[in-house]
Amino acid sequence: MERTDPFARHAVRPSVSVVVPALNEEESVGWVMENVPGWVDEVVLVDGLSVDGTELVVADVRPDVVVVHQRARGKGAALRAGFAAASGDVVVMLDADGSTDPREVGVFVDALVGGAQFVKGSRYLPGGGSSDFTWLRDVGNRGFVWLANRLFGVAFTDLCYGFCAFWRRDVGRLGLVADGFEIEMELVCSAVRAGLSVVEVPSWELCRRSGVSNLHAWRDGWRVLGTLLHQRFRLGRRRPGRVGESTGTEIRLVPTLVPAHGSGQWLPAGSDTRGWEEHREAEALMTVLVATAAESTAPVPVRPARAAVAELAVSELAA
Ligand SMILES: Nc1nc2c(ncn2[C@@H]2O[C@H](COP(=O)(O)OP(=O)(O)OP(=O)(O)O)[C@@H](O)[C@H]2O)c(=O)[nH]1
Ligand SMILES: [Mg+2]
Repeated sequence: MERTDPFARHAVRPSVSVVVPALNEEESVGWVMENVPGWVDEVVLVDGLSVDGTELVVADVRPDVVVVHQRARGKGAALRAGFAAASGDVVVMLDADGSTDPREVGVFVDALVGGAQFVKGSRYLPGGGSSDFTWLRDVGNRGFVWLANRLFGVAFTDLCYGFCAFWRRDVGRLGLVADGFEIEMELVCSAVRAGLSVVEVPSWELCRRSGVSNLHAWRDGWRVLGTLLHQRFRLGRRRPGRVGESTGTEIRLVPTLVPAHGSGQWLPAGSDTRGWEEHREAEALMTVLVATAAESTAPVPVRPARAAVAELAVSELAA
């Protein structure tokens, strides 16, 4: 497995951000963080309002973690917020439950540095596999692969696998809008439609290390199918480079001061309903990015600190 710095032989070293969506994964995310290669420049944790110590576990291993508190629900909304917050040249997606192996990150980055524009893991290539497939997921996934290959004229071996990497400069071209697990299908279809060169690398999916899945095979399967059909037929014939021109992606990231990790007054994002006035009494503060849907009229539950208020559109951040 790749454990060395894939940039060692390159004069100009692109920076790498790892984006980790997490919802109550304190039992698993520590292992994930400990196995993120040391040469990764940035870890962005998108915490879906966990009520456990997920954030603390990550901060313990990576004190420099960029924390995003995700007010909208779903893995897709989490990833979109994470992509907006990331600052690296390269973005790699990693699950917090340990099912995507952080020790494989180098293989993905290597493929990008070698010329690919979008890299996706495949559990069906030689060297890849899964310890986590149920028969339903396996059959369903094979069906999606068959259909997508015919609809898009491609020859993928796998889909619906959340281990992907790409250059951050291309995020805007993908025009991502998915909120749920269908983001994985949307990412790949959008990359194809945008004319990016998509490369598969072998990957071995592990079982989640603890806790329960947030995925519901039937419900999420329908959403995936809807996304696939929408991606293929929305604009009729494929027009490379046109996708994402009018992105509906509107997630705001609001820098917000909250009690710092280790301050004794820290609370998990999902159980902290205090307002800024109460936070101001905290002995130590830190900044998190609160992600909300731009169209949402609901107030951000934790009021942003006055000095730090800045509302940043995804498009600005991705620029
Ligand atoms: N921030 C955030 N993360 C989420 C949300 N839903 C799922 N996740 C995370 O997304 C990753 C993948 O979700 P899982 O529930 O493991 O789904 P899965 O990998 O298809 O299912 P398993 O087979 O159980 O691993 C995990 O790290 C979850 O914690 C959400 O609404 N918000
Ligand atoms: Mg998982």
